[in-house]
Amino acid sequence: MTRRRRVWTALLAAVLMVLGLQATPSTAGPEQQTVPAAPTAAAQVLTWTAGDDITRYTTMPTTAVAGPATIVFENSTATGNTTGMPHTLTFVTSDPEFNGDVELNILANPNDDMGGRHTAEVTLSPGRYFYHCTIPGHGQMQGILVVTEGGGEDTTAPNTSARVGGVQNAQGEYVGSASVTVAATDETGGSGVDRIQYAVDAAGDWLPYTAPVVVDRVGGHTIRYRAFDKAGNVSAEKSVNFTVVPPASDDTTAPETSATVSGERNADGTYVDMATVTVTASDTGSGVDRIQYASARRPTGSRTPAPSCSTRSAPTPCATGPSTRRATRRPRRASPSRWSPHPRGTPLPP
Ligand SMILES: [Cu+2]
Repeated sequence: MTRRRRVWTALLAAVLMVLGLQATPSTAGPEQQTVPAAPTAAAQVLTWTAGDDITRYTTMPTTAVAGPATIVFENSTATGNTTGMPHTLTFVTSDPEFNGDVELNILANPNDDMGGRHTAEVTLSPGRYFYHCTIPGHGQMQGILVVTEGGGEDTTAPNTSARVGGVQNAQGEYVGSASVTVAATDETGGSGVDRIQYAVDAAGDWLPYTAPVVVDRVGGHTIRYRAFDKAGNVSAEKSVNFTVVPPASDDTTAPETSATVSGERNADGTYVDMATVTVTASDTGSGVDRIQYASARRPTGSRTPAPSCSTRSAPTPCATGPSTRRATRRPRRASPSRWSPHPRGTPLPP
């Protein structure tokens, strides 16, 4: 039944101390300070009491919430000790089955400087703490404190940050793709980060963030992000902006272009009423990115000049006349895009 009983020898009267990672000594010398019973930070007070019984603590907490806590151990006449029997409240730190991050070892007896009532400040982690009284023969005084994730106390949202990674050019643009890494941390003693979400650009839906977000679409982008803690607090939305540009290409050959004119012609070859010019381009390298055209009107006497054409993405009826055309490559585009002939053109207004 006795777990890890430590034999204390002849130190009982001499040693009056509180050990703890974040514990403050409750007894420091002849001039006693009084540790505030209700410190500002820790609203959680956990109290153990002991009396004459050497087989059990009189009262003890069974559960706590992760985070700061004030430990109170009282072994006094007020808690039923009529014999002056000392007890300890000792957290076991060497058992891998239990949390070992809080070192607590309080020795108390009704006749000590504190009247048997001692306090310590600790920070508890989720999990289980095994505690016992180390006085020889008191091995049955033991128990387990179960600490759950915080939730009730945490009203502070996590902190978030994002970092954009990738190969940048001299202008700070990301070449080929950018990778956005989002991080979130909850405050010390908080409930912990539950999840991170991100959204792409202004209209994107919130998505669960599980790995860096890679964006390879050319253009300017915004990644928005936020994080929730386990208590449900959500951080204010933040965002990062960046620009992705196409990767360098080894294609140094311009696309091939051609144009055909169709329409009804009269005897001398002049198109009647309208003509349709279809421009095509092909590129066996990176592929055709876009096609442009420009037109100039030439007096034809009998024809009313048609309005000039502007850039269009489909075959466009144009006035007859000399035209220039050009096509530019689309980097990293395997298949050339083509214009398909329109079955029938739409006449331009006179
Ligand atoms: Cu004891």
